[in-house]
Order: sequence, then structure tokens, then C-alpha cells
Amino acid sequence: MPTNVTPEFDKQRIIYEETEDLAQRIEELEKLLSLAPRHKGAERMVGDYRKKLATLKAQLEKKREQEKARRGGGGAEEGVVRKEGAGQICLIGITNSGKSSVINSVTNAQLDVGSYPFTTPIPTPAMLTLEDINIQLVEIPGLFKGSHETGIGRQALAVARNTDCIALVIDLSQDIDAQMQTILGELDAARIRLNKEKSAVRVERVGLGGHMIYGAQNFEGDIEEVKEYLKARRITNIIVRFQKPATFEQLVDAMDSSVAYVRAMIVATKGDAEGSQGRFKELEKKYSDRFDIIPISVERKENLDGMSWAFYHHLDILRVYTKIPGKKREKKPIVLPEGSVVEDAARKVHKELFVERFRSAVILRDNDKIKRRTVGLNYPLQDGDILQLASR
Ligand SMILES: Nc1nc2c(ncn2[C@@H]2O[C@H](COP(=O)(O)OP(=O)(O)O)[C@@H](O)[C@H]2O)c(=O)[nH]1
Ligand SMILES: [Mg+2]
Repeated sequence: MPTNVTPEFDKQRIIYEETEDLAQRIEELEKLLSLAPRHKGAERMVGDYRKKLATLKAQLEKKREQEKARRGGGGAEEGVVRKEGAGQICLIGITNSGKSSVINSVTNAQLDVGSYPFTTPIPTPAMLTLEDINIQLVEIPGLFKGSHETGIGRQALAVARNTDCIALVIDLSQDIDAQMQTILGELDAARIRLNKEKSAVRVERVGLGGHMIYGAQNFEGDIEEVKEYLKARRITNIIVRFQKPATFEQLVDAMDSSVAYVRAMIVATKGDAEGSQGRFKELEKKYSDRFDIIPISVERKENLDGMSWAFYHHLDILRVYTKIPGKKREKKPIVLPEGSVVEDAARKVHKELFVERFRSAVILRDNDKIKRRTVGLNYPLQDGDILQLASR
């Protein structure tokens, strides 16, 4: 053991060694590592602590999986709200943050708005009509610390994990940090990850071959930790690919099929309230690198349109209108995921006719230099495209 460690390190080492609770022990060890000396002589010690950390995390993971299995699996409470429309947005926030008011302001719904807590006890859907498409908004009952362990909370979070986008509803008339911590904490405990790239780490269980780790340079840490972690979980054969820069947490998530990755944004409500501007600035400073933040006031009817379009853009969809030559385009669009090509639209119209017997496609773009172009099945579509299909 090198002698030239700081007194803080020594103190933290004792705290760590005396902590018994597994989750807490991991936290203390992380703190210890952050205090560790950086010089060459300490490398071995730090390496040993890192391996220990990986082992502890594996133990915790295993414990959680066992607990989950005892509770009868994760997906049991799915499907209390049937998805309708072009996409679904779940509004999540603490009680009284203004979720019902937001929904009422842009739909025909008349949800109860209360100045008392927990007015909306079950996930409640309403339809937002935006030009020619419908977006389903779902109010999720107010979250509080520990709500993921209650029946209502579990049901609510089960809806959120299957949604297309989560809108975090943050009340600008009160403290930002407390709200964000509660909501992010509950979502995290329910294994819902926001705006995280699923593809950063890919894992594949295989029959033989040992630990095959690719893209190790993308791992933000020591690759020995990864090996140690796999060993501690008794996984002998596996392919791990770090396709993009990834942390240890992302590896753990990738190994766990119960983790859901959901797109997210923030709706900052009550922009008319006293002190709301300062809190909005604070919110932007702390969270604008992770989330788009849309400030609104229902009371003053401010930016409600902007919010509706932000919902639309966060669904990552596009609209395409089919047209028969010589006639007007169809009124109702075909809704497709962003990145779709002509073939995806053709499949939805009539697979046999327009994919298998495809002859040509013409795309009309009103607000483009080239207003009319003849394209093939692989041509990428844009929002608002008008599409003429012809078959052989
Ligand atoms: N000042 C102000 N108060 C609002 C606004 N939107 C909602 N509220 C109030 O906030 C309280 C909680 O609203 P509600 O929509 O029921 O919140 P929920 O519990 O998140 O659904 C109610 O008293 C509303 O009148 C707003 O834009 N400005
Ligand atoms: Mg409500």
C-alpha cells in the first residue's frame, strides 16, 4: 500500500470498508476512487479498487434481478392505455406541476385541474390534433420519491416505458432541482433511460469463444473492469461491442433487457409565475445539453403551439401524402418513422402493387428547387412529401 495518500483518502477508505449496504458501499468506493492519487506508484492499488467496484456492481445487479424475479417480472402491468394516433407522449411530473392543464390547453379533454395533490390517479389519455394528424397525450399520475415501489407508480411507469416520448413537466413556480431529482430518480429506478443511445454498447450471448470485446478504445474506463464484471456475473462466453463512447453504466444497461430507452423533452410550465424566469434560466443551464426545453404558460396561453410542434418533432416521424396523377393529393397522410424511404410508404399503400410490381415513383416537393423528381424505392422521404406511385 503506498503511503503517500491524502488524509481524505484514508478517511474515505475507512468509511468504505465499514459500509455494509451494497448500494451504499458502491457509492463509497466510487468516492474513494475519485480521491485516489494519480501517480504511477498508486496504479496497482487503484486498479484493484476498480476491479472490486466492478465485482460489487455485478453483485448488486444480480440482487436486483433476483428481487425482480420474485416480484414476478417487470412487464406484467403493461398496456393500461391503448396507443392511438401517430404517436404517444407521456407527461410526467410531480403532482400539481400542471400536467392536466397542459393537456386541457391543447386538446378537447377536460381533465380535473386541482390545487390539491394527486387529482389524476391513473394514466389518462387525450388526443391532440395537429394539422392532419393526431398525437396521443397521456397524463401520468404525479411521481414522488419511492412511487416506483407503489402499485399506482408501477402501473404509471409501465406506461411510460412503452411510450414514444416522455415530456418531463417542470413547474417553474417552484424549486427545479427537487423536481428533476425526484422524476429522474423514479424513472431511473424503473429502468427507463432518457435520450440515451441504445446502440453505444451491444452485447450478444454466445455458446463459446470466451470474452470477445470489440471497440475497447470506446470504453470510458479500464477494460479490466469489464472483464472483471463479466467474470463476477459468471458469464463465460459473450461478445461485447463498444460502438460509441460508453460508460460502465451503459454496459450494465446493455446487459439488462429490462432497460427501456425513451426519447424525452422538458415542458417548463407556469411561465407567468413569480420567479419563473430565473428558474427557467437555471433549468436551461443545467439540462439543455440533455433535453430540449419548452417554456409555456397555460394561464397566458403562451407558446402552446410551439409546445405542440415540439411534441410532433420528438416523435421522429414524417408525413407523406399519396396522389393519383390529375387528382388532388390525399388529405390524410401516411405516417412513417423518420429515415423512411419510398419503399416503406409503398408497402403501406399496397405492397403487392407498388413494391413487388413497382414501376416508378414521383415525389412532388412544393417548397423545393426541384419540384418534381422521379425516384426509386430506396429514395429517402421528407416530411410533407407528395408521392405518386405507379406499378407495372
Ligand atoms: N400560474 C399558473 N398556474 C397554473 C398554470 N397551469 C396550471 N396551473 C395551476 O397549477 C395547479 C395544478 O395544475 P394541474 O394541471 O392540476 O397539475 P397536475 O397535478 O400536474 O395535473 C392548478 O391550481 C392550476 O391552476 C399556469 O400556466 N400558470
Ligand atoms: Mg392532473
